[in-house]
Amino acid sequence: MDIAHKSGFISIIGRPNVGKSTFVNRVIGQKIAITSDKPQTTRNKIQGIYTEESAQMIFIDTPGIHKPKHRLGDNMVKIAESTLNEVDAVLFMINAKEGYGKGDQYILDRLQNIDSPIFLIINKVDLIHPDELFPIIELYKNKCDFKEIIPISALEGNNVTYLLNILKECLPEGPKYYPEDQVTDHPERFIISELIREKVLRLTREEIPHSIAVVIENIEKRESNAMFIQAVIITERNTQKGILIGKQGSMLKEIGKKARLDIETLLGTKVFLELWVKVQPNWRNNHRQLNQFGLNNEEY
Ligand SMILES: Nc1nc2c(ncn2[C@@H]2O[C@H](COP(=O)(O)OP(=O)(O)OP(=O)(O)O)[C@@H](O)[C@H]2O)c(=O)[nH]1
Ligand SMILES: [Mg+2]
Repeated sequence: MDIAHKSGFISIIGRPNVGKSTFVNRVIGQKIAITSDKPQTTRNKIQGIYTEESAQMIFIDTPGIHKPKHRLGDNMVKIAESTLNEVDAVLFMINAKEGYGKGDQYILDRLQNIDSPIFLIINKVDLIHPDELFPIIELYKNKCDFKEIIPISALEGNNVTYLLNILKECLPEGPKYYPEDQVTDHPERFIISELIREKVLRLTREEIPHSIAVVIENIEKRESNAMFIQAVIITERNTQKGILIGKQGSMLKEIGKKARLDIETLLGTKVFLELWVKVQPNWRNNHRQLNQFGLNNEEY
């Protein structure tokens, strides 16, 4: 008997740092979205395309919804909210370890007029005792007309297959929108710049992680198939530039080394990565520069 092919778009929204990107990587089985323990890691809408024989699910990873402090943050929140009306299902993700707050209420308000089914995903259950789960479900269950409440661990994979099966049931019949070997809608160039930004997020502290952007200036195939990549890390102040470069260039070297290994995995070839740092004051509020870095809300 022929089983109808199903497909659809699923948006994942939630506060920063709840594990949205970790979840998408887990489902796709490779790193297409960067993650870190700092909030506001994701800045663009990123599609993770999950294909099986009888279904294709396109997960849309979005920036965490927060109170914006600059034009960049404002764009990020608009991008996340704009996905809500164009999808077949919404996953509202919360962190099991974090209490209910104003930020969650803000998102719940946005969900009131959405027609597609909304699932509450309680992530990071590996961090709590099973007894702590019930009170969370009790707290949330009447706040929205959730289709289902599903606890998962995106990091360890618990219940993720169950969630995929439930989602498949609620998707409409439809075609494969993307070729089955395609895992994301973004070009390699974008993922390369993100992998570099991820290393900065993971290796630096305080205000640095949020104040940088990465621009790929050049990608070139050289003899013996090695890739030669040149990229600039943009930052807002001279002091930040100093921290990024580090003592005798040690920080930049470390960022470059870690990023290169990830890029080699992504491209499956040897990579030469050349990085430098440039100061551009207040770029996060500059419309033209946000455009240039692909960070305007109309971009994706
Ligand atoms: N223990 C545990 N940690 C998790 C889990 N899922 C994600 N994390 C961690 O939580 C942190 C944030 O994960 P991200 O996937 O970057 O979160 P995000 O929601 O995409 O964050 P933004 O892009 O800033 O909105 C990372 O340090 C992850 O390793 C989980 O299921 N369990
Ligand atoms: Mg993210």
